[in-house]
Amino acid sequence: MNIYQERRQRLSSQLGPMDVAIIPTAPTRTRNRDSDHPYRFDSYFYYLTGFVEPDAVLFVNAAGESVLFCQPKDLEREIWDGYRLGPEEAPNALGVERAHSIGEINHYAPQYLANTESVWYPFGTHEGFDQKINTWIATLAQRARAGVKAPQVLKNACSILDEMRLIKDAHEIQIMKDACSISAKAHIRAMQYSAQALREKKSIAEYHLEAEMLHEFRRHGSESVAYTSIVAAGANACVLHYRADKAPVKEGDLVLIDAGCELNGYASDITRTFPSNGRFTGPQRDLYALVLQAQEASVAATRAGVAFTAPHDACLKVLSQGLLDLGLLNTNEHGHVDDIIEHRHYAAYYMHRTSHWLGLDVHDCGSYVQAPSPQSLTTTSWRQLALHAPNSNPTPSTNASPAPRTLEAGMVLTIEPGLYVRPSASAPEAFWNLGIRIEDDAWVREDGVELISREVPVAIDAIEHLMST
Ligand SMILES: [Mn+2]
Repeated sequence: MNIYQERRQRLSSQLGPMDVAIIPTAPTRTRNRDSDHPYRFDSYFYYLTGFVEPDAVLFVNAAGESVLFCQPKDLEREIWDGYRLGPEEAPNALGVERAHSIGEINHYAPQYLANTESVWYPFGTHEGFDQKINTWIATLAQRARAGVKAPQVLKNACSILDEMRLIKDAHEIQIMKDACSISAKAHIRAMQYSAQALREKKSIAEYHLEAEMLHEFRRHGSESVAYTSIVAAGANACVLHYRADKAPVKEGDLVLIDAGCELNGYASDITRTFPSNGRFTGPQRDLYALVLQAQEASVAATRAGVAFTAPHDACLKVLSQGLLDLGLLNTNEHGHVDDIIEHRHYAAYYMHRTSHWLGLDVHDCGSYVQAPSPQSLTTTSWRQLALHAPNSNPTPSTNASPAPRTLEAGMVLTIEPGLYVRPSASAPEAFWNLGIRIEDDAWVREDGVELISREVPVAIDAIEHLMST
């Protein structure tokens, strides 16, 4: 049994005895006129099939059987668009019990859904797909007089698949390590290129560094970036969702690069911040050392059995103390570390979370909070519901927020503290326009984490050393 068959069995075993799950892949998307965006399959579908062609839908029943609808063989289309597996070959190649042409799905789907109880599919992933399911069910409902039962319940397959995808198996970990290796090489290449170009008095821009990254990704077989690369020189590093643009990379700038490749569908996500010429200035060094110290504390706090928020909490303690020590916050105005955390004074310089799940998607699926116990579920009275008016800022809920998720071995999350200092009266001018983030990918183990992205260093000495060669 291949890994995809094994995953389909695990999905199947969580369905009710009369249930069916339907998982579509992603549609192709037009870029303009007759040019498409590069095709990217749906992550749930790929997780269950390893099949990368568009126009495909997977059915799984509670008996552990699978049916695939896929593009039919078509010599004319294959001359233009490339090889298609086709339904004749699919059972052999993918281990599905049966396969049909995607063009026949409206004919066969109602037959596979007849006399079933619940239909599971991923809610809200592909616009219009729920309409197709409704149509198949409506077709069946018309045959009620003939004694055919139509499914009565729609359930969200994400609730099963998100939990499965949250714990990475050995196959996934190996791919993610390989993706991180490639991304690490790319970061090193960009760092060395920057220092070398400035030594040679060349004019370079952010896009030159992006080009070095992309070259390295692609030459090692990565099919795509995992997300749009951020290459931000100088003050641009304080714009959190900046992209690589045209700004010059100047002598004395810090450069923040947040970029990772996708390999066999899996994301890597690495951020490094380095001096353009390979030598940190005093204030750059001070602020960088603080972010690095925060990251070390976060890493040390992360292992199976602790809350998902443990790395974030550890990070906030270190950053808050450091912001006091460096004069970015002050005790008279902001109090001590506990006050700074309670009142979120650090948010002037650190406005994002420390971690997110990583996997097939860069911000991978999976809940960040514990599932509520069934006993705690009660209907909220609409008389008491605190509504917020259109265009008003939602007021923070006064209800206790749900408990954070407990980390388990096999989860993969990022650990990415940062500090971003915009010019302001309250920040010492030496730190103005410095934006620093250090991001690594952490594989959770019983006794700690393994950082799978550390082939590119983070220590000040190590960065200066590699940029000097
Ligand atoms: Mn990230």
